[in-house]
Amino acid sequence: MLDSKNAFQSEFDEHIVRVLRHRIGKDEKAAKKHDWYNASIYALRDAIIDRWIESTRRTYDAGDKRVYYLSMEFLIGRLLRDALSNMGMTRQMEQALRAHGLDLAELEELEPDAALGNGGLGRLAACFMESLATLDIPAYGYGIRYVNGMFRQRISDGWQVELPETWLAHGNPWEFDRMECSYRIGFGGEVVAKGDHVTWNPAEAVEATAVDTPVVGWRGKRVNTLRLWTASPLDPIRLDAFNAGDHFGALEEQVRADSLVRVLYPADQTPAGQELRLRQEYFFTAASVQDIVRRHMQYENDIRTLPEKAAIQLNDTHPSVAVAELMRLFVDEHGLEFNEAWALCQKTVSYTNHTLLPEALESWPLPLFERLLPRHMQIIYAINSRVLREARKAGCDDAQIAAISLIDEGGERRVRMANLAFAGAHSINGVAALHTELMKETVFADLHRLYPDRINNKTNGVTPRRWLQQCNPGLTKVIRDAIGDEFLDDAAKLTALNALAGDAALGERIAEVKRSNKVALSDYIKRTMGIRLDPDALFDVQIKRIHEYKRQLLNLIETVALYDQIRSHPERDWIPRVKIFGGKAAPSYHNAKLVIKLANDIARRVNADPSVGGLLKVVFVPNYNVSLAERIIPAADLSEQISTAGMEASGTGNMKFALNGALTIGTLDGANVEIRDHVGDENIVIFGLTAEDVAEKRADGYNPREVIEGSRELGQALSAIASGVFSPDDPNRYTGLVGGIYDHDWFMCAADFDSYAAAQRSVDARWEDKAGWRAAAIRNIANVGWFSSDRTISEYAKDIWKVM
Ligand code: DL6
Repeated sequence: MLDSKNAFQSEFDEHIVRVLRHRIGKDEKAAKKHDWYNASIYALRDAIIDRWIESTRRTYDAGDKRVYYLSMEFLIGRLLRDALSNMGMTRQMEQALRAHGLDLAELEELEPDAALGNGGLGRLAACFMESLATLDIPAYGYGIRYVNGMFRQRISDGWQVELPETWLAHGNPWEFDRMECSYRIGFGGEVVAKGDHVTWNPAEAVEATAVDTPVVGWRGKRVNTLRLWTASPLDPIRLDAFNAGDHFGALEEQVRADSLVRVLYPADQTPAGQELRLRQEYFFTAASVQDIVRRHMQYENDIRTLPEKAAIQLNDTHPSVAVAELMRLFVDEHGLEFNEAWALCQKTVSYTNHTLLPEALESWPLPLFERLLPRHMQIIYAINSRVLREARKAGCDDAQIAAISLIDEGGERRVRMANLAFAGAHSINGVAALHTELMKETVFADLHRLYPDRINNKTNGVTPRRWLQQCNPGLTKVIRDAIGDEFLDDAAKLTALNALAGDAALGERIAEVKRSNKVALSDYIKRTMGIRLDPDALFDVQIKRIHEYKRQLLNLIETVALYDQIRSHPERDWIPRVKIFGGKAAPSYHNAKLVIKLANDIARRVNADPSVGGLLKVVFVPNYNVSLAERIIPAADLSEQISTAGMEASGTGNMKFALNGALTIGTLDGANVEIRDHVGDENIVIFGLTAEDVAEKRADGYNPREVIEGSRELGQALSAIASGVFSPDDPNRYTGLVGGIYDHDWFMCAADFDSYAAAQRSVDARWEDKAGWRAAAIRNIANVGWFSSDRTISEYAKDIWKVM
């Protein structure tokens, strides 16, 4: 046994060296760290490829149905640690590298974060891909291979500065170019009808070519494919123009194709930005749908059986145009009659909604849509007339018909992508119980009345491999010692920890792990930002996109109030706290960027004030991304999930923190509600208005000024911020931000302040009861196994895709 293990190891050692030589072109002497990093991935990849090919063959032989997950974003983060751990090859790799004096952890740090997403929806897609492979479900993820993707955030004098992310600068050893898999994607032009036959003659076209990345499931059971599209012009250069001296003009098509896959979220305040975004959406959706249909025809050769073999999940509305593209292929390319095509389309497609924010519900100016996609516009009109006739028949009045219509007729006419997705899908799901109920009552109320069987809930989840095992090996080890290994294959088994919640020795071990994670984070912050933190302080963390509804501002106002209190009452036993913030603001989101500046202004002032004596530290960690989350979450004591109730669809950070033993301070919003149900009221700190309260207040004419006048602490904190205490270089910097709270306070910061501050003081009291805190932390870990994305995916698989 030992011998075969040794033989296996030495075979792998030799393999890495061979790879270094033959694929990288260096020997051990000449190789730099980066060469070893590449060689390690190539060597690991070789093992993955065997499973990949085997998985594909198995699906092919069995004729299994496949899941196709279409998403504009896949926030996959680094892959090396994940793939090693899922393949069970971490030790082997460590040992092989050690023989050459190399440290795996150090090489892992060389891997750039793939910048292919911006927030929750993108990270969810990445967790889902991993769970699909883990559950042995044949699946493809389809998206865009962004060259620069999401911007890199630098903080300069406290302000966010956006820089291009160059994650592909050193190549990407995970990728496989599939030059043979390419599609011509058209835009514009005209539609010609000859008898019953319709032909779309696009005015321009680009080539979409597949680039594949393998996605390994836990224990390497299955390897699925993340297929990302890259764009190239049909002609790389117009030689006639080049020879005539127009060197730039000759490359125009190249630039146009390149711009399609450059950045995620091109700024869309300009018509050109809007057009680019719509082009991106159609580009990747059309390529994906054509690829799905091509594969189906290759295997089955009968377009009518598509729903039996393919389930297409639309991750938000960005790929909604899939409904029209699929209809176009059915009708124009495969000659199906419209009604039959429509039934097949609905059976194949399903759609996930991730937001109720009206400004995030996509719609496109109709003239733009019609110009770029004239055939799709015709199809959308045809779908709309069908849907509206059904609505009229069902007794809908004019207002309801207007809300159901795929075309928004109020003001500038626009194509509503959510209504298109709703109409063309058999399942529309929300991402947490509360969110799903609100979908039925608000944005989709009329569509839901017309099609009452479509909306269903699938509460989000996160992969426990990345978000417990890999990011927190210390905690994983303690749990294994306490309850055995079953939870590694089924996170729900973590509930076995409940029986040990009062076990002082276990509490002690978990606290030791937490402390060492806090030391590691403190070292990182010292190294990168020069701020020294006390690892025994309470680490209070809010990391997520910066958005007014997520209320980083409420946290900052409370930080200022706490700062005031510590200075006014130095005689009290204050709990030392470190307030950690991180997150990116959309480049054109003025108030969000101001919030980042405010966090940095407060940090500068508080951290330099000797009168708080280290009782309070404030840190804004730049360039929040997946890797940083993996560093910060295991070190958190308190997880801030404080959105205005009714506005956060689910949240997934809330799940990751709880899984790593942080207590949540939060509102009854999104999945917080279900987290409370699982961990129990006593193990979570809930405060503030409910979604119903918020709606009522808004309807009843809420007066924030009155609230502020009634709260001394809040009034003082707001006037300190507004009067320039934290911005002496520009005293009016925050006048507008604070003025918004006085004038309308749409996000209810004032309304929730007193309740939030009281909840924070109750956290202080809990923190002093060490045994109580530790028991609550254990109960959090024990009871959030349900929020594994394996559970979420198995619900999608059974209820929506019918593949389990
Ligand atoms: O469902 C994943 C994630 C939720 O957890 C968040 O609550 C929600 O804000 C987020 N939405 C997005 C972008 N929304 N749009 N469009 O990432 O989805």
